[in-house]
Amino acid sequence: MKTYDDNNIFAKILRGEIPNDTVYEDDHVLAFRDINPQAPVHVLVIPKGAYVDMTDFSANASDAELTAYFRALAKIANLLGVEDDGYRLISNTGKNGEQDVPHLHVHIAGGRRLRRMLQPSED
Ligand code: DGP
Repeated sequence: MKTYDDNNIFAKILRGEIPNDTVYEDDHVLAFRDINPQAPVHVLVIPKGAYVDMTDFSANASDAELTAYFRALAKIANLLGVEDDGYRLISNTGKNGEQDVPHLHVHIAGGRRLRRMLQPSED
């Protein structure tokens, strides 16, 4: 099992040590705009609990955390106004998934037609 790093950037955001542009918050979930948006709408949705990635979260989160998280994803897409035209949810996991920040996050990307996924690796 991967060890959670308390010093990752999203842990610092959750502790209020780094500012963020919050779009949604409840007891279990925080959603904020990505600092480097790849689409007109690009929001990161994170659980408040300390989970490295989706593997960790799905195995170890409580039922309340799991329910809150997945309900929030759809609610936030609706709040962002991307529900009708569609959007993409992405959760990069681990090295091959190109996960940069080791705190579970799902990207909500939309607001334009997105390219097809999974370009070949450059290396
Ligand atoms: P990933 O590669 O899936 O781990 O995505 C990490 C995302 O986090 C990336 O799209 C950029 C975003 N990001 C990194 N640091 C910050 C930050 O300090 N604030 C915000 N809002 N987003 C950040």
